[in-house]
Amino acid sequence: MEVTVKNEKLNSWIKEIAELCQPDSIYWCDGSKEEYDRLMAMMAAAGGATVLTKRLNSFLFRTDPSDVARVEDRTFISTSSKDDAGPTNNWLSPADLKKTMSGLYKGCMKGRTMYVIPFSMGPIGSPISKLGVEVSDSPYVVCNMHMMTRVSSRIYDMLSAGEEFIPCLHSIGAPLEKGQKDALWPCAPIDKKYISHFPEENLIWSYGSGYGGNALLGKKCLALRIASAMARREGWMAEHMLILRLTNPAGRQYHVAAAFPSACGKTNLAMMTPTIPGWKCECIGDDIAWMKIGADGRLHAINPENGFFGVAPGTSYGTNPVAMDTVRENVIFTNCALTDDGDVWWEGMTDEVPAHLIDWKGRDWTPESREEAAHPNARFTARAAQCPVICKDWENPAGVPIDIFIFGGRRSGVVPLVSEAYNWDHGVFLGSTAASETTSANIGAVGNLRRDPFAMKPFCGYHMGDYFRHWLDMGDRLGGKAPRIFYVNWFRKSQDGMFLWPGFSDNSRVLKWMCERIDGKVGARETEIGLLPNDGDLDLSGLDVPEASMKELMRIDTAAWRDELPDIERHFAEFGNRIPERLLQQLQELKKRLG
Ligand code: OXD
Ligand code: MN
Repeated sequence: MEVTVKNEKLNSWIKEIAELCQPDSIYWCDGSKEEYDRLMAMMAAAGGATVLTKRLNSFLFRTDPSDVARVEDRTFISTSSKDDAGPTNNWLSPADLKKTMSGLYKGCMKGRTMYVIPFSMGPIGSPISKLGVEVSDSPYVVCNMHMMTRVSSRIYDMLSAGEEFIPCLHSIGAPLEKGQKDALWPCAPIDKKYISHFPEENLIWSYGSGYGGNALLGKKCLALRIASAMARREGWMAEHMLILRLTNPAGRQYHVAAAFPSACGKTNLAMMTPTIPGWKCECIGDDIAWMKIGADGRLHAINPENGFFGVAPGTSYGTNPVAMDTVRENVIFTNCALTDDGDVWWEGMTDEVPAHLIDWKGRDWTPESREEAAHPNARFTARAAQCPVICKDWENPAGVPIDIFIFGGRRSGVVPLVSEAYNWDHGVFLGSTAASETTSANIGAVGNLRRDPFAMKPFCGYHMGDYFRHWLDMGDRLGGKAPRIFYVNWFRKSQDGMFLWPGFSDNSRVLKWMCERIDGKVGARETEIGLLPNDGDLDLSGLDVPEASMKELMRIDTAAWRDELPDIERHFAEFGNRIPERLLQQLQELKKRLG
């Protein structure tokens, strides 16, 4: 496409990148369906994409086994002072990092096309939205960006009219020599991968990976890491949260924003079908919320994304029928298994396991095979508009007013099914100490307990102690109009290792209790760790959970909580003198309550 954009910053940046990366050609994307279809056909012809004959307009990609998840060890927040990145981020000085990466970028697009992808996070033209331009040498990235962000030639007009944009440079780091055959999933080795952020100049440089959040730079890099730093400077919030609307039988609406670490069920909760009669749930977003205080003094949230990049394994008509219906057509699947009749399959999708598959590494697979058929972090990419329960207001530029914040994680013990914070400061304490057993969404060991404050540990673009303070400041500004804060754990297990709570659609019962708390319809009992439901207040009608299990789900194990205290102290100590005094005070109060 011939494009003339009258934006000096953009044109000089593109020229500089082209000189550095030396692509064979430059292609300016327009976000059209024709463009998507053409690139997909090209990738299918080259063998990188498999056409799924059973799903309309859908494709399967298999990545290199070294490129299957976000690489947190290779992710950098590069601020002029190391202190400003804080203890939860990897840091290199901007000068050193740029020097190393410029060396890697030199000639890195040889033999490839450099795509210029103009995109908007948030509805195009909304005052809350931010524009970005990603330069990438991966057509897979272009097609995913079409779904996950708003890619459009209208953005060129906005840039010509002088609008600001965030430059996002991406290369898979695999130049092609003349005559060299391309890999099916070209990328750089792990120690050459860099996912770098320069929050002081709103700049992103990513090298060496083609996967998800490492490469689709609008998502984690822009909408969380860079946006969180902007949000602090500008007095708003960029959070790793799903957004949903609940409507009770009387038609009253409640808006919920919930932060759970990666692969802990945000997509499932965002698309839940309530099991309690008369209640309705609609999805607004499943991963990221941008929130600003509105003229009414309340906190209003938008979903800056345009699609879902969801974890496939475990998704089924039993666990998340809405997600299954969302991915019926027009989907990009990554690292799922391929069935003999041209469909995808993953662990947990059906009770019956297919007799033969091609696994995510492209090998024959049978139920006797020792490895999983789909990678545990296999994903689907689908447009949000395809979701059958997408809320009609999901693109409202004014956002939706948030009533309820939920934090949580995956804990097989200690943490009860639900509790409510005593007040905003206590809620911020709960968010700041949130912990979860690790999953396969990031490279590293699975099943270890890690503190993941506000589910933002991998995504906060500045010092986490300052981030806690920002939460406290936002609460001060919101005063009586602040959302109420709750903490949940759907994953508590019995002594013999079985989940005690059915989860999924039945989580609606817990949400109903929260709504009734907001409306003052139910009380709560004060415990050492927060406010818990009174007996009989959680709607369990029609649910077959033994009384003993409910008791265990709600049990406060004071000894185990006391054992957690040194870990919380260590966790807070990490932030040195940037930990807000008000959180230390919360810790003292918890200690006192535990006796
Ligand atoms: C994601 C993640 O992909 O959090 O959303 O890893
Ligand atoms: Mn996420």
